[in-house]
Formats: sequence, C-alpha cells, structure tokens
Amino acid sequence: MKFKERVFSGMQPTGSLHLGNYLGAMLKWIDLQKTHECIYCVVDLHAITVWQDPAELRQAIRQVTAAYIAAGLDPKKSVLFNQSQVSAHAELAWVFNCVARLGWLNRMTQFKEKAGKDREAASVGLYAYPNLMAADILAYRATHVPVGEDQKQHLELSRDIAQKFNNDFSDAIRSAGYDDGEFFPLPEPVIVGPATRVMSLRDGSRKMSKSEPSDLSRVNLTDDTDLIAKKIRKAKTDPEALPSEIEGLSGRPEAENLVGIYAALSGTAKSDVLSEFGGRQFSEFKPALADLCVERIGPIADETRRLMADPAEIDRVLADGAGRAHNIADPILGEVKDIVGLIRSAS
Ligand code: AQP
Repeated sequence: MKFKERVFSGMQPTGSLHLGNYLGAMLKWIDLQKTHECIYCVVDLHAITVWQDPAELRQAIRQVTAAYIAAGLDPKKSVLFNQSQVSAHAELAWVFNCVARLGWLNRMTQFKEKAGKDREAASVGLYAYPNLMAADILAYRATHVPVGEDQKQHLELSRDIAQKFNNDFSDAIRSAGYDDGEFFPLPEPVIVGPATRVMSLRDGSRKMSKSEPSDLSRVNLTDDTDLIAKKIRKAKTDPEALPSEIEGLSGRPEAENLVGIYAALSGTAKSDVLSEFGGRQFSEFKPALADLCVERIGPIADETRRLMADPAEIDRVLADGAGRAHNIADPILGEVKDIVGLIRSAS
C-alpha cells in the first residue's frame, strides 16, 4: 500500500533540551513542517521509565513544549501535544509488547547504557521503551521519523515490529480491506545533516545528553548568552590548528564535534567550515562559534522564557494538539483492535 507521507517525532521531558536535541532532530522537524503533515510529541510516558520528580516533570513537559514553539514549530501547522494525553500510545504499545520478541529488545544498546551494571534494578518500562516508541510512530501510521543517530537502532526495531504485525495478522488485514496485507508502513529514519550525533563539550567520546551531570558538557536551549559563550570558550579541544580537509578531523573527536556544530548552525557543510577556518587555531574558531551559537540559541532561550510565563496557554496548546492527535490515532487503534480480534467499544 502507498501510505500517505506523515512525520512523527518526540523528545523526552527529562530536563531542558540542548544543542544535540536541536541540531540532531529539531532542525529537521522545522524543515519538514514546510512540506509534510507533522506530529510532534513531548514523550512524557518515556520520561517516567526513569523516576522523575512529579512537580519537575510537569514543569519539564511545559518547558519542552515552550522550547518546541520557540525553536519554530508552529502548533497551528503541526500537531503538538504530550504523549500521555493520547491513550492510543499506551494501548498500541501493549499490543506491540505482544508482537516484539525478547531477543530483539535484548539487543538494544540504549537499554544497556541506561540500565548500567544493575540491570535487575531497571524498570520494565525502560526495557520495553522501544515498543512504546514503535507505538508512538505507528499509532499515526507515520512514514518518516526525524531523529539523531542514537535512535537508529530503535527505529529499526519499529520497522521490525510493523513488519511482524503485518505478517502475523496478514489474513485479518486482508479481510479488513488491505489487499496487499500491509496495515502499517515501515517507518523510515530521517538522519541527515552535519550534526546527527552532537558530542559532549567536555568529552568528544560521549554524546551530549540531558542526564550528563556536568552542565558544561552541553548548551541548553534555556542558557543565557553569557553562559552559552562561556561553555563554548571552555569546550575541550586539542592543541592543533583546524585542518583544511575533512580527513584531517579523523582521530580528533572534539575538533570534529565543534566543526559539525558550526556547520549545522550555519546551514553549511563541515567542508565549508574547514575551507573558512582551516589552518586557524581554536583561539580564533571558538569566538566565531560562540557568536554563532549565541545568535541562534539566544533568541530560542528568550522566547522559551516568555512562553513559560503563561503556563495556561501552553496547556491549551497541548490540549488542542491532543484533540487533533486523538482524531488521527483513535480510528487506527480501532482497526488494530479489530485485526487482532479484540472487541472495541461501540462508541
Ligand atoms: N547528542 C545528540 N546529538 C544528536 N541528536 C541527539 N538527540 C539526543 N541527543 C542527541 C536526539 O534528540 C531527540 C530527542 O532525544 P530524547 O530527549 O528523547 O532522549 P535522548 O536521546 O535520550 O536524549 P538525551 O539528552 O540523552 O536525554 P537523557 O539524558 O534523558 O537520556 C532524539 O531524536 C535524539 O536522537
């Protein structure tokens, strides 16, 4: 079946968003909004796979929503909501818990990283996280998922789940009128650009992350201009000048990271950045990067703060988005229930 192109993606309200979230995913979200029907979610059910302080979680849901809007997502154009308001996500996730195989989940590297050494103490939710992610996407039969590189493996699992559902229930799917037996699309990851994996500013071998204890490791979308400039100034580098060719970045993770950030923020390629800065020292490159970062991130932080002053308006945006999300997801979930053999409510 030729599925209508539809975009879905989300971020966890586990803290304030950072440059990695912005460059790895959100820039593409904003782009896709011009050409596609887009559904962007604050994935609060994912956030509680690790314990969250309830008051801080509520605050973070609103803050991530405000950051989405401040960064350029238009809630009139795109559907913008928080996951827990649309029950189809959790309901479809249960069906997928029964489709996905333990062996598949055992291979997920993010669970291994997040659970750490004490796997027995990790929540069942953290383990089943990728099934919920598949449900997030497929509840809307989304075809394209703009994410950072770290989500590639989870996206592959979503495709496997979609394929297995289509196979397991192929007769029922055909009986429901889908002659080719394809009920779910196999969603495609959209992982493009010069900064699909932004690394920590303190350690070029670690991903920039909300949960990294050192705040100097990331630029938050809520940082003021002085703090942004300070973090770039203090970013770890090596003593060499920047190379003029891409090949010269190999084995220099910190240099590669900063060049990638510059390229993504300026809408160019790493090779263009090196044409301009090749042969120059970090003492010259860092101020240029700090200025660019302040110019691009500063206004997002200001606008996020302005929006956060009116939480009732943010809640209204979320409720409106949830209503629109329900309208798309509920009929799809109804069909899933029919296909699986459940009896859905008559209303
Ligand atoms: N460092 C990164 N570089 C590029 N893309 C990134 N993303 C996250 N970090 C980077 C992308 O941002 C989207 C939302 O991520 P998330 O909030 O759902 O969770 P995450 O990937 O687990 O991000 P964090 O910051 O590492 O959160 P914590 O610390 O809470 O686990 C995704 O598209 C992701 O690829």
